[in-house]
Amino acid sequence: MHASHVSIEAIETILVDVPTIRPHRLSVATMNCQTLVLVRVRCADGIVGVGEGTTIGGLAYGEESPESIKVNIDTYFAPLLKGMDATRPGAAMSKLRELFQGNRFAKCAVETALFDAQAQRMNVPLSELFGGRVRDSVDVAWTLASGDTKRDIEEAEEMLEKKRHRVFKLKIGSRALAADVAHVIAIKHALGDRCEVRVDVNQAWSECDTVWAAKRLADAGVGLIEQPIDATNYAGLKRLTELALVPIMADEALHGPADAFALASARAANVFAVKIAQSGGLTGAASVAAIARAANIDLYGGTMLEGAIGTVASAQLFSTFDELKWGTELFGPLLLTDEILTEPLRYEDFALHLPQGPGLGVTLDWERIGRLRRDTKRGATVAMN
Ligand code: MUC
Ligand code: MG
Repeated sequence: MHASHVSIEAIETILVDVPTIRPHRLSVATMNCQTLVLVRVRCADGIVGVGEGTTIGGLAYGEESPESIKVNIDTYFAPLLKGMDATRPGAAMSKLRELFQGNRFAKCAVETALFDAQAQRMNVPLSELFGGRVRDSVDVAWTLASGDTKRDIEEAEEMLEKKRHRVFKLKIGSRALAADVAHVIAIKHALGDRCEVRVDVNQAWSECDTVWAAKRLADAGVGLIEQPIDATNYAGLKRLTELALVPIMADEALHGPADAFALASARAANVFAVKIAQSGGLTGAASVAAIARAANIDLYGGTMLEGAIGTVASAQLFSTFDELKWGTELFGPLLLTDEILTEPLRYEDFALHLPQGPGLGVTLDWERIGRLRRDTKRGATVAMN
């Protein structure tokens, strides 16, 4: 044990159910509520780090559910981490990765909490542990996914008016192909050059569908097609990228650095959606970004529709990327009805402005969380173990 060893004393996981401001329709699920998996790591020096391991639509989007994230951290990660050195997050995560397969979202939540604690200990923003900031704010796109064309147009107009977003990602893939394309063209036509329109198909199309649609979307001025086909179909993604009708972004195909390397080697995308959860944490996401940069693939800061903690953790990392051509979609907290921070994240002038304080730079509102957490909804209180 080295001289400055600070023991990890306790790890707590909490499921927090927060309604969405409207139904959020993806091809894989319709969300009316988001479940945040919050993690608190308490260290012997009194510092508490927090992290988040949130996914989309239960088990509809990824291989982990909020419940599996919680139970696997509680059952496997927490006993291993207790007593380990909190001042060495890299060593703790390396052990965790060596002993436990998969569970990227759970690993992300724990790694975020360990880095938050360590950055607080060093009295620097978390971004400083990843090389320091290149920017103090990141552009933020908004997802139009009400399921209704007219409502989506109204929503976009409102966002433009408020100067909150000027890039719109349309969730498609659940209607018939021609209806989806008509929906996108109608929105782009209504909004014109005042904004940029992109689409996310969440794997719902075949390669032929995509070629048919991409021609029409290119003519309409759509800027990007995200994960149109099955995540495992790298050869198809490569052919669509080579077709060069509309730039192709890999999202679900990217499960961390090994996938990033395979996709980059195959030149199977123009853009990578970098996500801390999909990458197994901030370190994995930094590697994904480095691989993309080395292969001249552009970067986009993706989200799993996390709440404030996962969102600010992502922003801390994305602020260090030397290039972030396609901006980010770090709007998760804005999709939720309830604020869980004592001071909300600052969204202004089409961007999320990073906090300046140490660690993640935010403070959770535990009173509010107490009312939303699943295990106390019936009035019980649960103390930190
Ligand atoms: C995804 O597939 O990109 C991001 C924004 C949104 O609405 O859904 C997510 C997931
Ligand atoms: Mg996507």
